[in-house]
Amino acid sequence: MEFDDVQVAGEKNYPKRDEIPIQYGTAGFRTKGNRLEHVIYRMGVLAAIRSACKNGAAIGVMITASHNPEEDNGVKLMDPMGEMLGPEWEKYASDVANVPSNELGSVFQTLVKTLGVTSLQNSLVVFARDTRPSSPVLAEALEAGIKAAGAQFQNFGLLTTPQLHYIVRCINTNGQYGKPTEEGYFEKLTEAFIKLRNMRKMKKMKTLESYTSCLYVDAANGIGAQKVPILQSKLGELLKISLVSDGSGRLNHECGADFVKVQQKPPTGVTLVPGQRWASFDGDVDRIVYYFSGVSDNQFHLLDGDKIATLVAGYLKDLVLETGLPLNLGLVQTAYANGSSTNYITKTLKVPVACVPTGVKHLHHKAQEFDIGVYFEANGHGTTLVSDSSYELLQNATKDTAKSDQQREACDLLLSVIDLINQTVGDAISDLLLVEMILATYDWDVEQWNKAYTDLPNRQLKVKVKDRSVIQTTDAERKAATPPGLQSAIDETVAKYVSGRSFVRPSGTEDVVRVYAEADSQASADELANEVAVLVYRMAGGIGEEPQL
Ligand code: NG1
Ligand code: ZN
Repeated sequence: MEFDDVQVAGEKNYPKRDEIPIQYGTAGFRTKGNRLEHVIYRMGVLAAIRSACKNGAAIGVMITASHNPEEDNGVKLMDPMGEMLGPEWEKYASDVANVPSNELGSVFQTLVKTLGVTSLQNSLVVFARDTRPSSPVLAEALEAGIKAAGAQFQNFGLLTTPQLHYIVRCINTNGQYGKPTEEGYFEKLTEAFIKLRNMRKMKKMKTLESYTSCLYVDAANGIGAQKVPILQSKLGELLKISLVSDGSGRLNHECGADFVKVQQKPPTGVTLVPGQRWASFDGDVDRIVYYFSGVSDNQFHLLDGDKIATLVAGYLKDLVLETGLPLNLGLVQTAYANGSSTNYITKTLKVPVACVPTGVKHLHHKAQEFDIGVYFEANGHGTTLVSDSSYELLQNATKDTAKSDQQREACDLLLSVIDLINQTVGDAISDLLLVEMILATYDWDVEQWNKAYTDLPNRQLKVKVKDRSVIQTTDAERKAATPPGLQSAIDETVAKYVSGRSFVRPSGTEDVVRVYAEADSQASADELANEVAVLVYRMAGGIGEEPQL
């Protein structure tokens, strides 16, 4: 196999634009959209090689930069079961992205030789893009790369990230997971939702004077704005959705899940009527957070990934008990999980909790260790995984006459809940339906859901430093191993605060160090975050103005 054509086309049409190195990070490559053409062209070729290594299974490529500003873009690869690219390939991706254009052919040549790949003709790459202005041009670059490699492809146009993950899995399971189309995706989720709403224990949502059964969704001016109307058309009266940030404004600008979570306030321009139920997606619809303004206190209350995780885990725990099956349920979080949530899960729900480093790949991997593994990042990215053997056990149990009617019904119910969940990756649409179904089952409004536990006040800050790799972490990112002295300085500071906790880590998607702090009051959490930000600035080579205490 020769890669001369790949190199020639790459040099001519997608030359390397600059010498700034780029790394395949937490969520693939992410940077300014105008720096990515050559990277994405190369990823087309790499995805074809990955497909060949997986015996021609479809590999997904998504062009998106998620919650980042509109001018950014990114690309990430998906493995055959719709999961993130195997970590061992992240290095190949980074190597390929950074070689000079005139060495591209030989780098690919060496790679296929090492991997024992002899042909790319039967490789299949499927791809989609979000709504960013730079996405169409980048999708063309990707297609050119796939064509130059001589592989087959299917362009799915505009999709949410989780839709493409779902489609990849459907293709590679010959439709067992569902139909490999957008239509198939909506059909699977909405049929499960409708079935669940019609099954036992479903009561009508209460109609408090101040409460409305309409859900307000902020689509971050992203691809979600185009997909929510499709969802609505399938659900009819069962769930009324009212859309804001519907694509008429700037993507992720003062709206969307990240803005709401980090700023702890509604999207700019939105006035919350007390009791209304609100949700925000991020730009590519793999994150969701809920929020509302309290009827009695008129305060903003956030129901973030932790609150969603506890709602889901509590519901699943009860359902598993009803099945009478020995399925072990666990929950996976990161260091950003609010301390109160971890407390509630272990002490009240009595569900085991694991803490892993930031990044979906870590959470996903850990969740696979349970029969049923719920994972959520506090920012609203999460899903639930069910092992194949548990799924089979449930299917068999529905036909097992030795089981009681109630147990068989619970198994059937749980199977439908599993159909409602996009198991490939966190999916705001699937999570939304799951939350809505659980609230309807419990006959709860958002205030009742929120009462499970009270978040410890918290604050996230960013510090710019010369080289963020000087900070290395350990203990699932909860401790800084370097630079020397930083952790003990953080420990001393934290000790001054009641219920204080703080940690720092270099971001995998932005050139900053992130600081997280929580404490018993908002003023203390803010102060602690500031103090720690100053420590980072002083001890890890801060640039620009020192954070103000
Ligand atoms: P970084 O930039 O590494 O903190 C952010 C999120 C992650 C994950 C990735 C991918 C926080 C604190 N971090 O990563 O959880 O979602 O983006 O999008 O929310
Ligand atoms: Zn996203």
